[in-house]
Amino acid sequence: MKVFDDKHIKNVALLGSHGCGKTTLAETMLFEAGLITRRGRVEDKNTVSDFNEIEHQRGSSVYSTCLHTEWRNYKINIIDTPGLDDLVGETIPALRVADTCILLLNAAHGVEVGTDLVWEHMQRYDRPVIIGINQLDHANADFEATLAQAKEHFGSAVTVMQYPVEQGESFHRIIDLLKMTMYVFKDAGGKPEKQPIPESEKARAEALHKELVEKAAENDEALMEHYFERGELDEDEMRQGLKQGMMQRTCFPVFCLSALRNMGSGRLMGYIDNVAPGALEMPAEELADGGRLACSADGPAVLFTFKTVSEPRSGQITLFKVMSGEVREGVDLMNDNTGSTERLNQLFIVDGKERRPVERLMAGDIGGTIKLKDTATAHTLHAPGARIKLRPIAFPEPRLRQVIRAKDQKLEEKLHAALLEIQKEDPTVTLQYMRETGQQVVGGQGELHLNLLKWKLADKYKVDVDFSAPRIPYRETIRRAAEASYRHKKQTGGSGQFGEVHLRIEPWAEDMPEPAGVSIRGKEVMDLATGGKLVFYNCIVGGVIDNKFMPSILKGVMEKMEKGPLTGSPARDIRVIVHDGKMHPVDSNDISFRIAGLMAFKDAFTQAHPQLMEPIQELEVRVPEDLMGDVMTDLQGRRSVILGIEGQGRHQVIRTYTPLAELDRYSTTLRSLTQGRGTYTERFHAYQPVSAELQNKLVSSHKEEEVAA
Ligand SMILES: Nc1nc2c(ncn2[C@@H]2O[C@H](COP(=O)(O)OP(=O)(O)OP(=O)(O)O)[C@@H](O)[C@H]2O)c(=O)[nH]1
Ligand SMILES: [Mg+2]
Repeated sequence: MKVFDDKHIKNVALLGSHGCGKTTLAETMLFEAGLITRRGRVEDKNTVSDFNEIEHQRGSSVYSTCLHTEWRNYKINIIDTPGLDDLVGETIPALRVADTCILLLNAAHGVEVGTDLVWEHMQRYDRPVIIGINQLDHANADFEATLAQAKEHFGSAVTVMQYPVEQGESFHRIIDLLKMTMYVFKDAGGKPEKQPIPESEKARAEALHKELVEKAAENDEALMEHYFERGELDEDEMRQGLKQGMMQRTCFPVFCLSALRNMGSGRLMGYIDNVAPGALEMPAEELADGGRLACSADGPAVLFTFKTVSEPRSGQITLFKVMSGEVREGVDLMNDNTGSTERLNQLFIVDGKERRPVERLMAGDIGGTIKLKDTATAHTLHAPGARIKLRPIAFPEPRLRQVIRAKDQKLEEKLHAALLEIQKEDPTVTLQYMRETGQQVVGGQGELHLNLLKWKLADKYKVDVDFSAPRIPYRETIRRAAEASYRHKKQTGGSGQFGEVHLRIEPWAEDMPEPAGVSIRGKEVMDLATGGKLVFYNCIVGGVIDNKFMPSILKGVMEKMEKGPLTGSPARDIRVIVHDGKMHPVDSNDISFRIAGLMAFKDAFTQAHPQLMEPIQELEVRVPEDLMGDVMTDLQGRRSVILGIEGQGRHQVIRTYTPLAELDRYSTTLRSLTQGRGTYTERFHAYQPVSAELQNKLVSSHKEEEVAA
């Protein structure tokens, strides 16, 4: 396998909405370069990318796939990403290691919801962008409308490099405004014939060429001077100016394509070679400690892992980008995230499922290795002795959480191990063990994402699972003080039990005065694991209860607080004043006073106007202006308090306080209310009392559950 030097490597990510043609374009780029002799089709399940079973089943990409093509004397690494927003965990790492993003638009649909969503992620990575208007052969193709939408959504940096002479079924000619020539394709596509621009197109082509020259000139003073002097720039000067414009993200060149009919990919690859910036030209990468690492062949060997695949047969496959220096097969590197030493047992490049061995990889290149023992996605590996760690990848918070259970309980452990494996591959799968409900909760980007997780668990790990809504972590507290006492007595032969506790409980509040009318012998203030406070007072006088039994009483109280009397949810923010009791010289012991404390607390709690508290989330719901009405109505139907509405470009951001109990599968509803264009973030805000009506409902359903259990 040929080794390319760092000056002849370009890394591009194919991005865009679902079905715009990314996988087809990748296939065509390999075919046009002669790396494959037969062009596969997504429908025929025989493309280089989309090689996984589930992708064949779904007829679209589920994973990001690495491939490479070689055009003239450049190596172009391609990362084909999935367009579905749920699979953003595959797209983000690609954005992180690509030098240039190719955003594909479907000329028949224009800028789609998926395009806008991926564009928002692209904005965070500040990468140079090429826009490809694909499917120009489609019966509904509309280049002008698509271009206008691109300018509206992505701004004035959108720059026309080419336009189609016709579109739809008859599409076969492209006017190139840099080369000022017309490409004429045969029906089978492939290498076009170059022809002069016909008279009928001259005026339009020259006007657009002029715009392009000005766009190229505006990024460089020297070029601007040349332009003012000569009123023109030559091709090399234009390339120079366009490259600068791409680096400064003031120029997003637009190319014409029909990936399916193999028209336009050669010119696109030529432009990537000659103009798109390579890894060496990109700004130095940010390190975790705020330092910078420039991509150069002379630097220390540094790899950044961006994809991990757990293969039951061959073990873990790790894909990485060489961020600096070069690596050879068999070298030992240090994982800066885990401190472990890792040996690159094998070194290869990948083309879909194919692995092609290479002896070494240079700075800027992308490759893979297997069986690293302690390395996951977004880890930095470097030459021993160096201390370099690249900034981690920021993956989005989960948008949908569900309790996951193995259908066969015996497989729970296997399920957990499988989930940890899957998390290595896909960091957007989150796992959380809810201690108080004993539930394992998985988080994902949406219904599709969790269904794919279910499929993976069944197919790859042979574990069938069920999903269900997570229990709402309610809390219990009291609204007024109450007194209670309890005598626990068991003296039926053998070692007896006896303990009597008299206590008062009160709602606890920050900075409240010490309890009146009692003499405080001891006080404990506890921050409860499930939140809130418990303040426990020993106000026993006259030694009626020996101090050694105080911890027992406290244990009993805490036991009852863990599973509160209303719905079995943790209680919080209560102070307990033990002020009287009785003990028996022989039969009093730890268990007696634990039970007495527990029962006295329980009795007092039920008299203290107990209050169920529910978690309230703070939401930021971002929706297109035209769909705000429906979203507002839906939010109000979820007991939301609207805090404010703020315009943000073509979107409105609604801020609310909404009970968590009203948010199960909200991401799914929001997507359907907004045709996928609405997004939201949520974070815990506070606990608030539920209404009496809701409290009664929850208490009685808890009682029913208890009876049924
Ligand atoms: N007419 C026409 N159809 C195309 C073109 N490119 C792709 N298609 C078709 O569009 C459909 C989707 O193509 P893909 O390549 O799978 O699209 P994608 O962007 O990879 O989709 P995701 O993987 O879901 O993100 C397939 O049926 C292709 O055959 C094109 O240039 N013209
Ligand atoms: Mg695809």
